Amino acid sequence: MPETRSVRSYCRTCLAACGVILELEDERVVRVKGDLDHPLSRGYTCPKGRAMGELHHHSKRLDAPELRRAGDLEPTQWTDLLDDLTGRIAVLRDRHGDSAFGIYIGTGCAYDSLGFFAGNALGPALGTRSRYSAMTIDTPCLPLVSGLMTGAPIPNPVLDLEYTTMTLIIASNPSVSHGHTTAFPNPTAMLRTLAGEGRELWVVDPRQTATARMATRHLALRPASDHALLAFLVRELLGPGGGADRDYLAAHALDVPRLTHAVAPWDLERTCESTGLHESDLQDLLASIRRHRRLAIVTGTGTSMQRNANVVEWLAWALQIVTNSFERRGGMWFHPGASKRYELMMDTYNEPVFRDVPGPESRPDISGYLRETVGEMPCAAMVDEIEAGHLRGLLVLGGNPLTAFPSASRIGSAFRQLDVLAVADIVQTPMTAIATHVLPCAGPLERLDFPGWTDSAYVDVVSQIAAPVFEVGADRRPLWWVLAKIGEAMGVKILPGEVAADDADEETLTRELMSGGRLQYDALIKEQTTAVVIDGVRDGLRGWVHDKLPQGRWRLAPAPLAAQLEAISDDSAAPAESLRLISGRQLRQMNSALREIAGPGERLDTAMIHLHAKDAAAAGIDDGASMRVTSATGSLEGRAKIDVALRQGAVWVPHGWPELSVSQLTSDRVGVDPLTGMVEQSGLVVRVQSLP
Ligand SMILES: Nc1nc2c(c(=O)[nH]1)N[C@H]1C(S)=C(S)[C@@H](COP(=O)(O)OP(=O)(O)OC[C@H]3O[C@@H](n4cnc5c(=O)[nH]c(N)nc54)[C@H](O)[C@@H]3O)O[C@H]1N2
Ligand SMILES: Nc1nc2c(c(=O)[nH]1)N[C@H]1C(S)=C(S)[C@@H](COP(=O)(O)OP(=O)(O)OC[C@H]3O[C@@H](n4cnc5c(=O)[nH]c(N)nc54)[C@H](O)[C@@H]3O)O[C@H]1N2
Ligand code: SF4
Ligand SMILES: [Mo]
Repeated sequence: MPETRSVRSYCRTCLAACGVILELEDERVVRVKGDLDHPLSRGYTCPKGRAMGELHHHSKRLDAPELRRAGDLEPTQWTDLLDDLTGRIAVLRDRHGDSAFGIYIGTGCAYDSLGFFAGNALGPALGTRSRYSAMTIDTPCLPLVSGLMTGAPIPNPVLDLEYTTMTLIIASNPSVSHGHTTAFPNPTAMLRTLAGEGRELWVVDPRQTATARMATRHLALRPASDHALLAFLVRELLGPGGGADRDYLAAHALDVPRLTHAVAPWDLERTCESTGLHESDLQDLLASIRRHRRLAIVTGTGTSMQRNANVVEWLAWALQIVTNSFERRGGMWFHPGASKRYELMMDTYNEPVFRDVPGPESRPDISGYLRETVGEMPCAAMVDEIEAGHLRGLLVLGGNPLTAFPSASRIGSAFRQLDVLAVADIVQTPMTAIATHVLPCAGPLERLDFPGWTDSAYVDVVSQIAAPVFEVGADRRPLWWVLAKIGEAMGVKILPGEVAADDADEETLTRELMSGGRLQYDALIKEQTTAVVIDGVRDGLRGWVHDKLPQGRWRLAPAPLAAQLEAISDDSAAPAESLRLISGRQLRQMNSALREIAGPGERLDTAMIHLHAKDAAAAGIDDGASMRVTSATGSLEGRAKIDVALRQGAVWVPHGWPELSVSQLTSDRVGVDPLTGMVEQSGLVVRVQSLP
C-alpha cells in the first residue's frame, strides 16, 4: 500500500491564492483539489492550480546551480557559483559604479514571500539605481494615479462584493485572469453575485470574453477609446443632468473646475464617434449610474497597457469620487492590508510625488516620477541602459524578459552583451538557457509562504500561510537564502532582523515580516486548516484613506494627467477604422510559464492571431492560414483564427508565447509613456496581411 497523506495549502500562481488540498502518495502529489472550506475560493481551482504537483515533480525542474564556463553551462557547487557571481559583481561595481549591477523582479517571484522581500531589499542595500520589476510593463498607472490623487501611491481600491450594486469592469477578464488589482478566486461565483438580482454588471471590452458573457450588459467599444467613455460619464454627471454628489465634492475634493474643464470636449457625439458605441449604450450606462448613485470600477491590463493608461485610470477614479463611491458602501473600498497596515504606511510616507529627478541616464525622455514613487527604473529603458554600458550585470528573479519586454528583437542581443546574467527560476526557461549563472530555487511546495504583497487585492481582510510540503529538494536553495548570501558577500545583511543567511529559518523570518501587521504569524499558523478572515476591519476602517488625504481632499484633476487628456486627439492618433492589437491572457498558462504543464487544452495550436471575420476577409486571410501582423515598429507571423467574440477592428494575440511573441510588435521607444515609462502593449495600430 502506498503511504498517503493530504495537506492543506494555497496556490502560489496568481493573485487569487485559491485554497487547495494536496493528496500525496509516497511523497508524490497525485491530486490537487479545491479546499471547500476556504473563505474566498470555496473549493474553486483552475487548471494551473491543479497542476501544482506536476510543476513540483516536472522533469524540467532546475536541480543544481549552473555556471557558464567556456561558452557552456555546467553544473557546479553553490559555493563556487556564489564566489564566481559575487566576485564578478564586485568587479563591475568597482569599475563602473553601484548601478552597473541591477535586479529585475518578475511575476514568478511575487508569490515567494521571503524571496520577494529579499529581492526588494537587496537593490537598495547595494545602492543600485538599476532596480526593475514587471510592474512597469504591467500597471504603473495605478501607483501614479493613486499617488497623484491621494499624496502616496499606496491605496488600492477593491470591490465591495457584498454591497456594490453597479459594477463596471473595464478591460479585465477575471474569468481567465482571476483578477488584476482585485483578486477573483472563484470568478464565476463572484461575477454571478455582481450581476445578481437588483444589481448590474457592465463589462467594457472589445472582445466578448467569458466575463462579458456573464454581464448584465457588454459594451464592445473600439480598442483604446476608454478615455472617451469615462470622460463622457464624468462630464455628464458634473453637468446639468446631475448625478455628482456636490456636497461631497465641496467638502472633499480639490480642482472640480479643472476636471469639469478637462472633460468638457467629450460630448455624446464625439464619444460615440471615438468609441464606436451607440448613443443608447452611453445613455443607458449613464442612466444606470444615476439610478444606483454609486458604482465600482475595476480596470485591467486592457487599459493599463494602452497609450492613454494614466488618463483612463485617473478618470475611473474621478468618476468614483464624483459619485462619492470611494469608501462608501456600494462603491469601492481601500484595502488596509492584512499582513500589513497600510493606514500606518500612509502616515510615514514622505516621498514627494512631484519630485523632478532624472530618469534613466540613457532615456531622458522618461521622467523620474515612478522611480521616486516606487523606486524603480522602467523596463522600457533596460536595453538602452545595457547598450549605453550603464547596466552590465543583471539578476533576474522569476521573470522572463525575453517574452515580456518590448522590442523583442533587441532584448536577446542586449542580454548576451551583459557580463553577468544570473537567473533565479524553478524550471528551465529560455532565460536560464542564456544565463551566465543559473540559480535553482525552492518551489512553492518547498517554501513557507503568505500572500504578504498581494493580500490587499482580496475582497476581504484575509490572509493565510502555506507551510512547506516537502523539504527543499535536489541542490536547490530558497531564493531568500541565495539573495542574502549575495548581499553578505557584498557587505550587506538584508534579512529581517539582520540575521545571517546560514543562521536564518523561514519561520522566524516570516514571523518577523508579519510583525506589525494586522494578522500575526502565530495566529495564522494555528489555523492551518484554512485562511483567516479578520471580521469587522473592512467596515471598521472604511474611510481610512479619506482620513489620510492631504487637507482631507482628493486632488481631482492632477495637472500632469489633465495635460495628458488635453493632448489626446483621437483624430490625429489614428483613423477610427485602423486595426488595433489588444492584449489577452490564456487560462492554462501564466504569462510565459506553465505552458507545458497545465493540462492539454491550450498548446501551441492556441497561439494564433485572432481576427474578426470582416477584417480577415478584407485582407484575404482565411481561417487557419498564415498571416502577418505589422505594427509601427515590428512584425509577427503566425496562423489566423477567425474569432466571433472580437469586435471588428480588434486583433487579439495571446501574451507569453516565444513561438508567437507579441512583444515583437511592441516597442521600448515608440509610444512609451513619459510619466511612467509604460510600454504601449494594447491598442496599438497594426496592419494585417495574408502570407502564401
Ligand atoms: N506585449 C506584451 N507584453 C507584456 C504583457 C502583454 O500582455 N503583452 N504582459 C505584461 C505583464 S502584465 C507582465 S506581469 C509581464 C510578465 O513578465 P515576467 O514576470 O518577466 O514573465 P513571466 O513569463 O511571468 O515569467 C515568470 C517566470 O517566473 C518563473 N517562476 C514561476 N514560479 C517561480 C518561483 O516560485 N520562483 C522563481 N524563482 N521563479 C518562478 C517562471 O518559470 C517564469 O520563468 O509581461 C508583460 N509584458
Ligand atoms: N490564466 C492566466 N491568468 C493570469 C495571467 C496569465 O497569463 N494567465 N497573467 C496574470 C497577470 S501578470 C496579470 S497582469 C493579470 C491581468 O489581468 P487582466 O487585466 O484581467 O488580463 P486579461 O485577461 O488579459 O484581460 C484584459 C482584457 O482587456 C481587454 N482589452 C484589451 N484592450 C482593451 C481596450 O482598449 N479597452 C478595453 N475596455 N478592453 C481592452 C482584452 O480584450 C481582455 O479581455 O492576469 C494575471 N492572471
Ligand atoms: S485561479 Fe488558478 S492559478 Fe490562480 S490561485 Fe486559483 S488555482 Fe491558482
Ligand atoms: Mo502582470
